[in-house]
Amino acid sequence: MRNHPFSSGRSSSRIALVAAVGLAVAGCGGQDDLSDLEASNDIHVEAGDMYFEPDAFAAEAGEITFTMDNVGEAIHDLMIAEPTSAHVIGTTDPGASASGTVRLDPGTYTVICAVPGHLDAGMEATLEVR
Ligand SMILES: [Cu+2]
Repeated sequence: MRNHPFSSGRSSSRIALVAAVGLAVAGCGGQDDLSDLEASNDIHVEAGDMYFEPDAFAAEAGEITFTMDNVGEAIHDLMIAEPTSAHVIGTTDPGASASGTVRLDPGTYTVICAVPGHLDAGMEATLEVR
């Protein structure tokens, strides 16, 4: 299934990124590993068999673009699973790269690979939107 409902925009805002750094310093209290992450709305992730690297990301609220390199030997995709559901990157062949954009409000989201069995095998990551 190749479905890209959220891949319309490719704009990113450097100005807003600077603002997000200030917000990150001001209001925290979550897990240390997440609050220490630098926010980026242009997230690059490696998908392997069966992992995401890195497995924790931070971004600011608004449009967030994921670019995924499939470095594994299986197909992979990228989906926001909780607390909202958004299929950001469709099924991507081994050796291929794909990107997709999603618009998110502040919160902590679970990112998964939705290929059957891959979540259970460990393809799960966390996205903190500030
Ligand atoms: Cu996968």
